[in-house]
Order: sequence, then C-alpha cells, then structure tokens
Amino acid sequence: AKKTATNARKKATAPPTYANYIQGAWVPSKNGEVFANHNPADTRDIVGYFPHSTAEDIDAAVAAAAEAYPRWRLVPPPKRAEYIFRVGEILIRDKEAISRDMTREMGKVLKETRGDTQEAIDMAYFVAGEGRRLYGQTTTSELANKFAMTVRDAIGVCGLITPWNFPIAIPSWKILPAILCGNTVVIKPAEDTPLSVYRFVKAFEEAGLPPGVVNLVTGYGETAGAPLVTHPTIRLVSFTGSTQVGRLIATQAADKGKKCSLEMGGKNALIVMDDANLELAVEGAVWGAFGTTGQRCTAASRLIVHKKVIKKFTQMLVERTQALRVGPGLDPANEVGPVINQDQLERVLHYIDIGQTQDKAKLLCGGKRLTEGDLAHGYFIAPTVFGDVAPQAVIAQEEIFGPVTAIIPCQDFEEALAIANGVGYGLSASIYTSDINRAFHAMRDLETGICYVNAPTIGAEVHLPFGGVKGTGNGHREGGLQALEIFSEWKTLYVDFSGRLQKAQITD
Ligand code: UN1
Repeated sequence: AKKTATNARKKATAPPTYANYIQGAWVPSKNGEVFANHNPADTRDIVGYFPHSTAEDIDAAVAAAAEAYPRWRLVPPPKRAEYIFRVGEILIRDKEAISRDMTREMGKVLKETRGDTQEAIDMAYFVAGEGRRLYGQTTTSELANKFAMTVRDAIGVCGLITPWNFPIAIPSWKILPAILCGNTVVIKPAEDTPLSVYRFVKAFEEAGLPPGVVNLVTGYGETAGAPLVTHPTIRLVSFTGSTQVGRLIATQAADKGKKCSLEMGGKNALIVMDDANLELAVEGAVWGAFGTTGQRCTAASRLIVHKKVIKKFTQMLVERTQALRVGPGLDPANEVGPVINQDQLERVLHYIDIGQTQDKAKLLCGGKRLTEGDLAHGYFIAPTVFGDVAPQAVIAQEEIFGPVTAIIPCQDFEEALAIANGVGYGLSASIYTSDINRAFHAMRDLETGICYVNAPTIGAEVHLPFGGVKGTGNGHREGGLQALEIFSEWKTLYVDFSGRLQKAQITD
C-alpha cells in the first residue's frame, strides 16, 4: 500500500495527503513515502495518504520533544492545564466532524465514535482540573527543625503507541496526563487510524501549545513504532495493543532501562447467575460482545451462564443477535460496523473455523462474512454466538477481537468464578445477579482490574483507573489519578532549618 506522495496526488480526485507534526510544523516523512488509509466499510474509499515514517522521522520528532522539554517542564501545571481545557473545548466544537472521520477510517458506528470523541473530552476536563492539584505529601521528620515532603516531577520525552479501536480516546489517556505532568511526547498512532490522531493533534496546535510538546509521526509498527521504543532519548514508553507486541516492547524497554506502561489483551467474562434479570443480562451481553464490533479489549467474549437459565438466555441472546443491523457505520440504522482490515477479517474467520472444527462448539448464529450488495466492499462479519463451549476451548481462551462470543455453561457460582478466572488475561469481568452477597463475593474474587455488577464488561469512565492483571498489563493503570503514577516521578525533598549538621539514623 506504499506509494509516493506525488503519485498519490496525480489522481484526479485524489484523497488528501497528510503530514507529520514535528516541532510545531507539518512535514512529510523524510523519504517522501506515504501509505493509504482505507475505509473498512468500503475499501474503494481512500480516506487519505499518511507519511510512511521511519527512524529518521522518529529522530527528528524526539529531538523536537527533547528541545521543548526543559521549558515545558517549568510551565506551572495550572498553565499547562489551560491548554488542555482549550483542547477539550475544540473537541466539543468539532465533535461531529471528528466522529464522522473516525467512523470513516475505523468503521464503528457513529454513535460509538461520538462516544470515543466524548471520552477524550471527558479526559481533557478531568486532567485539566488536576492541574490545580497534582498533590504531593508533607510528612514528619525524625529530626528536629526539618521538613520532609514529596512533589511530582516530569520524566522527560515519552513515546506513545496507540491502537485503532479507540482512535482518539486512548491517545487522550496518554497525551493529556503526560503533558500535564510536564513531559513532552511523540505519538505513533496505529496505521489504520491516523486521521483521528491527526485531528486531535490539530486541536493542540489550535490551542497554542508550544512547538515540540506534542509531536505526531505516522507509520507502521516495525518501521516507525520500533525506533520510537528503542530511541535512547525516550524515557518512557506507553503502549496499548496486542499482548504479543506489548511483551516485545516490555523486553526492549527493560533492556534500555526505560519506564514502560502496557495495556494489552482481554478475555472478559460476563457471568449470568440463575437469579439474574435475564432481559438485562441479554441486553448487556449483546452490547458487551458486539459493541465496537467486538473490537474492545474489554469485550464480553465469554458468557458464563448458569445451567438453570442457559436455555432461555441462549434463545433470547441469539434472537437479539440475529436482529442486529450490520453495515456501514455512517448509516444511523446500523448497529454493528465492519472489522478494521483484511488481517482482522481473516483472523476472526479463522477463529470461527477453529470454534467449529477444533473446539467442536455449537455455532448458534453468524459465523460468516457478509457480502450482500455493497457489504462486499467492506470487512463485515455476521455477529457470531457459539454455544456449549468448553472453558478450555481455544475460542474461550484466546482473544479474538471481533464480533464473536462464546456461551459457557456452569453448574453454580463457584464454578462460574473458577471458569472466569481460568484464562491468561484479567482486564474486565461482570456478573448479573440479584443476590448482593454473591455480587460482593464476585467483586472480591474475580481476577480482573475492572469488575461490573449488573452491567456489561465495557463502558469504563475516564476518572477511574483502567487496566488489568495477568496477561493484560504490567501493573500500571491509565485513567483516574493513577495515570499520574505512569507519567510522573516522585521527588522527595528534605529541608533542614536547624543550622547544624543533623544525622538521620545515627545517635551519638
Ligand atoms: C479498549 O477496549 O481498548 O471501557 C478500551 C470501555 C471503553 C474503553 C475500552 N471506555 O469499554
């Protein structure tokens, strides 16, 4: 999909060619190459051409961020926050246009891309408010006439690598707390959704952010992401994406002594107990499994259902799933858009095949690509439900990241918990029950970073910590005040005003 910018421009109705943003200027990649960004609902529609950047572009962007850093670090946090407030206001003004562009490049339905943009707005307001707090502590000293306290300090230049499923929300989780804390950043968005981040970065430019504080470099993981991770000036790498890539980044970052925050896969369970409100559970399961076409790391990809209600639940779920309208996300009648690209299409169909052949699960609905009429030009898959899935089945263990969910029967609450916890991931979980004791028991014992009661596995809010345990993360949490722990370092200050040498721990 590579071609030169000039070739791209030769076409009569050529889509626009976009640029990188380095040191406050819009510049092409140094090699002049671009890649095409396609609409996954209709691949004949090219959204735009974006710089196919390499290590040289990363070098330039990191140098710009490093140059901007010393001055930005000394801008008082309430002033840094004012830029962030302004970014929030620009996103509110442009919400509709940004969201439409996002649906065009990413595929999810307009209602959801509006939600994605809203999440970035929420994050802007939340993080900006923190500019007047950023609390440290004061504490006692064991010595007389001495103060002891802690303050937050910036880390330096941060490398941010973001995925395509939340094209603006996830970049906002990283860029906003990073710059509030006094860092400068280079962001490399997923090659499938560079336009959303381009528009986000445009908002920083319009807000008057000093040049070099936020830099954007587009390109592929191997050619643009990798040199960002290993660049010696980068002090911190924050990545959201697959566990496979995340583990590789963690190794490289550890090798170079960099701080690293990872948010990776999920295999989230939604438990339905025999005392659940079944209507509610079915609604939650449909939204959790097929919202964003199942392409959320929080997707409800396992439905663990009590044997007493499984027949009824299954029947209701399949009925609701078959009624979902699949099609281009810009048509408000549609509820489920395409998957992101050809690779993802093949991957999901491959798992559907494994579910039937290797796992011997019962395919209850969906299970195929949709190609009627105009859908043939996009990556559409019928929402798929498997029944009678064994807890150890491949489709019940591996993250599919598509519109596929697996109903796993269970005998009782204890077994439900054991099945829910019996995977390598630990992002989100949910339980539908009317028994308050069971609900608390589940909240205590589900091995996940996020746990819902009588609500689906998706729908996290930005002012609360987001992240998971086991194969999902590496101990960090995005969102909430916990994000500050990623993007700042603690500095401990001692002030001795006794006028003489005092020695801690030493008594003479
Ligand atoms: C993701 O799936 O990568 O909680 C992020 C949610 C959204 C964020 C999901 N607010 O589902």
